[in-house]
Amino acid sequence: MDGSHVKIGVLGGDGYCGWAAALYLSRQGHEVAIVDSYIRRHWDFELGVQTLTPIQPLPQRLRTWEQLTGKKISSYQGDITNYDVIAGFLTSFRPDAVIHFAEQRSAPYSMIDREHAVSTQVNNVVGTLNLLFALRELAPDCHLVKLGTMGEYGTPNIDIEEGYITIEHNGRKDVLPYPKQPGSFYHLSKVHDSHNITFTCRIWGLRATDLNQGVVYGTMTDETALDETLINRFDYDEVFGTVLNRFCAQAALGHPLTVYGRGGQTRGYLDIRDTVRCIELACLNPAAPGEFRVFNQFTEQFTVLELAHHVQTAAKKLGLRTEIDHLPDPRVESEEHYYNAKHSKLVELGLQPHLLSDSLLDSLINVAMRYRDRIDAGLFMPQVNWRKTRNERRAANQTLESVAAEAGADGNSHRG
Ligand code: NAD
Ligand code: USQ
Repeated sequence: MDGSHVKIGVLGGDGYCGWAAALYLSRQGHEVAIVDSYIRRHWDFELGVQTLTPIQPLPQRLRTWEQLTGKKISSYQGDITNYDVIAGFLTSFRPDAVIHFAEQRSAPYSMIDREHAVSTQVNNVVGTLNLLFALRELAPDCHLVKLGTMGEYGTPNIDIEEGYITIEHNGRKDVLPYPKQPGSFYHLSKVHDSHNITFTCRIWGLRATDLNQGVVYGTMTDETALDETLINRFDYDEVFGTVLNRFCAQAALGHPLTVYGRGGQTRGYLDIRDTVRCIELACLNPAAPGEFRVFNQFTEQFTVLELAHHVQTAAKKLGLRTEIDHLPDPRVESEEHYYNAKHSKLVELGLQPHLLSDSLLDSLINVAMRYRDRIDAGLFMPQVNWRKTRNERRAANQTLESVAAEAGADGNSHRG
């Protein structure tokens, strides 16, 4: 392998970021193989939701890719919480880099109840631990590119650095991991992963890059746009749909945009086309043995309300009238706060960001309009609540219903 073309394993390559990345890397001439358990398709089924776009089964996607481009991407079906799956993959494919997308990635999913919190943390932490042990045993020089998240940092009242902060305390100074204040059991699982990875870089000399990614938007990349069979996910339901995708689906249907609370929640965002380029930049510029490197992977930051206004303006140009609703925030998060996160390391490596203002109409609202008939408006309103588990809410609803029934019975008797 020369330095510009590498062998890359994409764990979670049937998912949103993984599918776009696998195709992009394959097109750049890298040799790519996907590992996926398809559990995400099962989670959609469990929740009774489906992506706005009609995604095809992975074997069909890969056949079409090969027919159109002559490039082969191999695939392995398996769950990386099973050690033999990841060990078998590393032994047979022998990658130079492994990109790890294969996690449960929804904050609301992890907050449904105890079972969902536990399954999220087991899936994510155990999968990553297995991968670390397999790398140590079978591929110690392989570069781990791990998808972390900006939400690991929370929303502190100081600038957010890229992974590390210099602290002076009682006259002494050190560079230490940036403090973490995650906002869901999912975000916590990413923090646990980061600790396990940094520990294994330190004790075993593994090499890793943690990409603390912001919220990704968009569905089209040059590769997925080649044929409808290659189309990527566009999640808009309250559990897996991210905010901008949701607002665009809502605008396409003339549904009010569901801003949670005051809408001052600020996050970092990036176009899916920048996600795939960042991944390649990390692979082409690997961390050194023993190094645990952290890049903040986003291009612009917005408040939720700013996003709603952008969508409203863009929708208006298409003749769509869109209202903004402020719903009680189902999450526990600051609705107004300071936010200034550094994100220069990927730009220094050559990232040229796509800006939201350039892609919103093409990549988002137009896609939402094209598949408008598949939108289920019943998936717009938030059901998962950070303060109450699903069972507690059910019990509360039952109590309310019985109170109402009793009141009704009472009312009847009065009327009678
Ligand atoms: P996704 O749910 O679309 O894809 C994840 C894929 O991983 C799915 O195909 C799923 O089947 C697979 N998977 C999950 N657990 C697995 C396991 N144990 N073994 C094998 N396969 C497994 O998610 P996504 O949006 O593509 O996110 C990918 C990664 O990027 C996640 O780690 C997520 O935390 C991170 N991330 C995503 C975003 C975003 O906005 N989508 C933002 C920041 C970080
Ligand atoms: N929000 C609304 N209205 C909605 C949906 C969301 O106001 O209809 C708000 C949320 O309350 C939150 C913000 O929008 O303040 C972002 O929410 P989101 O659902 O778009 O994103 P989040 O839950 O943070 O998770 C997503 C991905 C996750 C990734 C994370 C990056 O699902 O995998 O890790 O973005 S970050 O936010 O930087 O941690």
